[in-house]
Amino acid sequence: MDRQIQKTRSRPLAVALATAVPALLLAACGGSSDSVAQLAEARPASLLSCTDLAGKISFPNTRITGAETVAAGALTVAGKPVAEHCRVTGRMHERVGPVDGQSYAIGFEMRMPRDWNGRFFYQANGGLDGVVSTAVGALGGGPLTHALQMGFAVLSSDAGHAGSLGPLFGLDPQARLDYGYQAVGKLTPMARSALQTAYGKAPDRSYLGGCSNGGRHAMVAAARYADQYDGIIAGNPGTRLPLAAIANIAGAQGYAKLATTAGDLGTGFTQAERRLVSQAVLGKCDALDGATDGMVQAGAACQAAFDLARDVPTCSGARDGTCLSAEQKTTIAGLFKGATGSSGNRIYQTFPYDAGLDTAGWASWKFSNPISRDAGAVAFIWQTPPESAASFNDAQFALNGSIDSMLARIQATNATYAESGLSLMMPPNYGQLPALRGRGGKLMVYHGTADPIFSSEDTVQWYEQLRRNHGDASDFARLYLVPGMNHCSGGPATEQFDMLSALVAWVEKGQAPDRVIASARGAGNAGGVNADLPANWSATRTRPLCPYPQTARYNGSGDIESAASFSCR
Ligand SMILES: [Ca+2]
Repeated sequence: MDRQIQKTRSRPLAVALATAVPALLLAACGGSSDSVAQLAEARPASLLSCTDLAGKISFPNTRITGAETVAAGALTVAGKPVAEHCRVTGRMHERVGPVDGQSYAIGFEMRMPRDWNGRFFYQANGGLDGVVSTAVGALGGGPLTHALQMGFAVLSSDAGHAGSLGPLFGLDPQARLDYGYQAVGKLTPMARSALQTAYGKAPDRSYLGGCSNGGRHAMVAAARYADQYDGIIAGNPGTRLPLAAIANIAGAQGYAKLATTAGDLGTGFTQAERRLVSQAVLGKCDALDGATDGMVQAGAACQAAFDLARDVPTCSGARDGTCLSAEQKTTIAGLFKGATGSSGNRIYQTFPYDAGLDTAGWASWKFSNPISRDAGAVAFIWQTPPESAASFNDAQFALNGSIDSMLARIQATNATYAESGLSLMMPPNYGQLPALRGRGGKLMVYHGTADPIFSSEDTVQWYEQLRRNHGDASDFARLYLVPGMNHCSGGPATEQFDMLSALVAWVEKGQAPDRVIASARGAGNAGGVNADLPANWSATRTRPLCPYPQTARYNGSGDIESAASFSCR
């Protein structure tokens, strides 16, 4: 049974009754109690059939469009063949949008292993969704395995719209809601029913995970759908995604003023200048964790130690990559401190100074995406009313649009768009997860500290809120900062790790993940090479990822390339 629950430890009934009331009072006051439930381990099963599932799976508002056997080895991960499985495709809630006349549906595929581990994995996809990515359940960084390979049944969906619409799907109010949270709510019971048909039993345990917007889906699911999920992984979550997008647009307006070539934002803060800042951060912060190794593990101490105005040379003449102009320092420091609206109100969050500023990924998020991605999303998916599609110009909107107006309109509603863009994207009851904790569910969150679009400090602030609401939240939710990692992967970082195995052990065996080992993806890595890896690191460097507020610290002796030489403190 899915809802099978065992207590972590059995106690005499009288003792349990005697402590029940104080425990409830403690919980109400935000203190922790010892009553976290232990969920039972999933049990394996075998697929009963495949191609005939197209006619057998029956669920309201659902049309199954295909079921085919995928032979062993047709997919590979890190050079290893994925075992035989069944691919089922379908569409839910097919309809025509009343506003724009476009066809909408929640498209999905499920991949069901012949030899099933009894677990369901909802693969939360990134970006604007709109694509049914292959349902393998990919994990963080360049993967060596994934959920499908591990024996999970995996679902992937387009979250309710076709990618060909771009951000214009936001003109349809229901498509906004499906993208925000309702697609997960509609797909999950359908998937459970389909697995019941395919295996003769529903999944024993259910998991959901993703990165970026997928991390946001995960944060939302932890708040809205905790009754249906036992374990959730949120990677680099865009927990307050519309605010992050508007802050990024405000950043673009700042970089545009610094640009030496009009329209080329990257000339406002060049690669050489970003490398200069990265090196200055390392100079101030690298050794704070006990190891001068090109990594800043002591992130909070680093933010206190580093001062852009003081620690980077100021140009006395023309900018040449060895200094920053006074204007650059003011603007860039202001953006790291958190972009603001016209009254000085901070739009989103601070960003930490980090050694990962000089990567191509960082530049792409800061200088290209405000125009190519954030502008359209703010204009059409979150603003009420949306912009006029006929006259919209993304560069004009990003570089000359009113930040104040954007902030107001993502919080507005009208008769057509009854829920605001900010509301439909964010988890409700921010920083509170009583249902997840109450049922024995677990949440693992990770965030790269060089993420240029969703700040790791926003996730830290969320976690601090969770700790205020749930006492020491580490009995059900843990946050792992990944030093140097860019947005979901890349950067000068050890960013290859398997958090799903750790999560399963925590959910089903009560083994709390006190550290997760992460590896560099250097030359020869089977999951793909990380082009941002510094040349003087071992290609196989490992580090522990530590549960916040702990950080990794060098033990003072031992191989500097090995996680074994570091402790979480
Ligand atoms: Ca270091």
